[in-house]
Amino acid sequence: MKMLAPVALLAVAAQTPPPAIHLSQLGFLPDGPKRAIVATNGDAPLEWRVLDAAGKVVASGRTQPGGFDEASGDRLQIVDFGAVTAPGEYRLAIAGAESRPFAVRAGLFAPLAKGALNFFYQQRAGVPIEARFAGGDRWARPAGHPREVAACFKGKDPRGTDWPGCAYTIDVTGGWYDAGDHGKYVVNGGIALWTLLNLHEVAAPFPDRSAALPEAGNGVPDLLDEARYQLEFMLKMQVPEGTRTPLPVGHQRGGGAMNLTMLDAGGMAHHKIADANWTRLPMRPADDREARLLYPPSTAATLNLAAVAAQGARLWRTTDPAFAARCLEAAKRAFAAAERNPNVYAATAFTGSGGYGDGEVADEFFWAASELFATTGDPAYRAVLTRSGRWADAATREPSWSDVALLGTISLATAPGIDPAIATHERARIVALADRFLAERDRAGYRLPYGGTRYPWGSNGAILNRGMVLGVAHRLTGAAKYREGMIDAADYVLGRNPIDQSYVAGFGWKPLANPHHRFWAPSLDPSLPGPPPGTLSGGANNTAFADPVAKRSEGKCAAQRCYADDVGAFAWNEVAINWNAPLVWVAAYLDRPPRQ
Ligand code: 9MR
Repeated sequence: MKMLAPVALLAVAAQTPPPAIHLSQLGFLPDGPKRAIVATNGDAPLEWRVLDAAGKVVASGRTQPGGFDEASGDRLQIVDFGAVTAPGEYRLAIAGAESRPFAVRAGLFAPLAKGALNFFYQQRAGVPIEARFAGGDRWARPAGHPREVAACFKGKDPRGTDWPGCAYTIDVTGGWYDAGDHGKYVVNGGIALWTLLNLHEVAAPFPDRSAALPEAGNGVPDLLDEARYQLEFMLKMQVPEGTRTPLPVGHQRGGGAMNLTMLDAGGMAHHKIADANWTRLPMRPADDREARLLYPPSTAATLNLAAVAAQGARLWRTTDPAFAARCLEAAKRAFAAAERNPNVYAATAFTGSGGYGDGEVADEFFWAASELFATTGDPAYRAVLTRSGRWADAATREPSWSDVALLGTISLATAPGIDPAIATHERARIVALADRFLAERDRAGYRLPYGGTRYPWGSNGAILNRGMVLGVAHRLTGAAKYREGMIDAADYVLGRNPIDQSYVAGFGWKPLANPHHRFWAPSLDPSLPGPPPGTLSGGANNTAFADPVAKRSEGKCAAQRCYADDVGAFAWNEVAINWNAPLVWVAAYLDRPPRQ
């Protein structure tokens, strides 16, 4: 008998472990929603209490049962402690479990927004990264690719297509590295840059001297300074006038060599400048010895350039009219080149860099025409955008690098001086989409505005892009529910998820530590730094188990658990400019929503 009692006790304990409490590791705004999600074994409501630093109960209640949630594999209870509004440090106690201490405090999002923006400085190619701007010696590094004068890929790609190269080289020094690799891609560079520029247009949250940047103090808002670093690079990627070169026209399926057609490619944009072969990890950018090549122009890259250059022309119009004029000229030329060559899809058979291949460019046309119309008011662009299928469709998805129509919609809804007939139409589409995201939030177990069980590569970017759409809806309507939805998106990324992961370095008790990055790779070389505060991981992904770490879990993880904070997990734990950009947007907006 004596032997049996402890075994029986253990068995009972194993059946009912204390519930796991999941909440944002950043903390909570005094006037914001406050939710925790608790994973339990049962469906009966549980008593909860919020304790202050002295152990005094300041709020209590009963959980709302959430049932079984397929996205996490958890049976859930929801705690709403929004009644706690006094600043302070608290813990949540529930059925024998206690959360870590968390703060209720104004201003929580300011350091997050600043860190998330600083990520872009640290991803700069072509200049040394200085300790005084990067947050300390450990992140300082010599310039990577300081003089990047590149020639075009020449010879046979792995598919057998024979590329002739080009008669010119271009100085494409500068811009941001895309991610953990050293590629600079016009397609993904476009949405990342647009997001920062749109944040400036909507909320202007970073005046001069508000960020740590070499340009701080130059009289220009710091967000525009960081954005310009990338925009100048994108402008350089434009193909010289009069260039005739053979390119693939239309969809060319099958594995063999593509047919190339001689085209006037002047004004198009090269798809990317990148390494000829994948480089090993770890690696400081300055140690990259691979050949750097320009890859063939694509219609999608050309329209990315047209869109962001048109957006830039609008935003620098008063600050730097000469630069604005240069942007507008490049944008118009790019748009004309895309109309001339409307179906040159990116060739993706090359090794050494990501593909960003996009076989559908109707959304890019809509986006670029929208930006050009917003900047110029020219009826020719208006005709293109209102004739597009993307104008008539219901907007159904958050923006992504391959689906950029909503970027045009947001600009038409938020830029100044847009014809009310256009702006009203686009505002209604955004609000309807935001309502749809809120409805998904209400059904999602962890109450994030992302339903279903399919988590794509870079799901945190998708979730935060939904946060941005909710923020635009908040800007347009002033309705608090949209801001709450944004906070739900942020809370998930900051730890309210089944694996208690703060996907952001430097924030929370379990922050991102080992991203797939060539320089921030301390697990491969202890002399290298970890990710700087504000760096976001791509996050859970159950749609492409593309790396060796992910492969081990294929078929075995619930969507939100398909993740590891491991440098080798490039499909789960890379960082990227298009994912960090909506983190800047959401954090900066939550820190200081613009006056209505
Ligand atoms: O974000 C991209 C994702 O949508 C794609 O499914 C994936 C595979 O093609 O590539 C991702 O982008 C990567 C790019 O190709 C190269 N730099 C790192 C990017 C993030 O992983």
